[in-house]
Amino acid sequence: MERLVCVNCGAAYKADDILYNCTKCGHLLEVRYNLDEITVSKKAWQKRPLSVWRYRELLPVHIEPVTLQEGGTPLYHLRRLGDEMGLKNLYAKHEGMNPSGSFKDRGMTVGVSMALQLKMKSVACASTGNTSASLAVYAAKAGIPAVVLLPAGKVALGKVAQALMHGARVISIRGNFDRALEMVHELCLSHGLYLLNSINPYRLEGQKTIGFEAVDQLGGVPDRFVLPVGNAGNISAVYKGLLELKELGFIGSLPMMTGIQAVGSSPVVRAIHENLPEVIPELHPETVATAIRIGAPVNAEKALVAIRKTGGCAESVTDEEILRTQRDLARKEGIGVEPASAASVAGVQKLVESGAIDRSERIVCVVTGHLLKDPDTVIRQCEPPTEIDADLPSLLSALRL
Ligand code: AN7
Repeated sequence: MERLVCVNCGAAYKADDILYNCTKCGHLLEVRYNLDEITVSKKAWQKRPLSVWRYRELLPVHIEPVTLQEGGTPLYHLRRLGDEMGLKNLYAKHEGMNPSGSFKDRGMTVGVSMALQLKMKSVACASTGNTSASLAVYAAKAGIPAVVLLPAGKVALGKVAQALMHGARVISIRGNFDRALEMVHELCLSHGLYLLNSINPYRLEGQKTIGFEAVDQLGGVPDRFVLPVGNAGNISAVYKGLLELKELGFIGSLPMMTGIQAVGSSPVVRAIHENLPEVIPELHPETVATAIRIGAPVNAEKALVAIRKTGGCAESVTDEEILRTQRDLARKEGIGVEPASAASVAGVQKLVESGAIDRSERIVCVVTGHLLKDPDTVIRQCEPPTEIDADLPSLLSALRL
């Protein structure tokens, strides 16, 4: 049976305690399994479909899960972009191919299942967009109400559309994501809603399966795993999962965990570069990649360990670099992602150029959300369609033929 354990003081709690922080020291919790008791072989896993639930022995859900067939996302070999950077082994795991169009679905299939397992009656989150879309989807599937808090005017159109259409109660606050998270956290503690931000240790359990799948798809451990970082939950989750695989003896090494942030919103990068013991929150984070417009990442404590323990690194990229890479992925690889997702690949390019990444490395970039999430930012970068009269000469003239 698993337990919740504080990552700072080691205090342990029962798996069915509704807790988001250690009650002794206030630090983050994580789920710990008795790995000795886990009786599953790599072979048994490989017989099952590639999905979050392939790995159910390493997940905390013991009821029939709330699932929409999340995970099993493609791992693409980036031949053209890789060639341009001098990398033969550059891959992108396209998490935009999940049911709601982002990696959050891996967390929510587990998180909303846990809400039912723990007999919670309603769920809530704050979000820069994707978490709210995913929560709305899985709450709909589970048949329970969801409340989502968004920073007003700073959430991409597709994500708001999803949260509304799937029936969440959507509240926009006149404040940023960090404030929305504080507010929803207080609401959940005072009114008994189940909080499904990444401070919830169970949600991150679902997200660790990105790493499991990538290892299965590659047939081995990549040298480096590169993720865009906002609240720093995903990079922490992937690290934790791979550490468990190593402890089980399923893999022999860990990838260098590498986090990429936007220049205007990069407290984790700063902490790594300046070797700080903890992040200094940014009060006014700003970037075109609104998904990662987060100044006070709640999982920073876990992420700094992940990066440091694996010899990884962190880098920031400008909005221009993010958008250029978004276009490159779309036009040279056929992979449509939202701006935050392009940050991982933009970061690789920067780290190759600076010499921090060796060109012989096998690298997996997680591209976290689909292009259609943020149509406004796409349209702004492109020439509008040419409108013509409905006759052939006009068509030929428009095509200059
Ligand atoms: C596309 O939806 O925080 O570092 O509230 O949507 O685990 O936070 C989204 C984050 C990367 C960063 N890429 O992941 C939210 C939210 C995309 C994202 C991240 C997010 P974390």
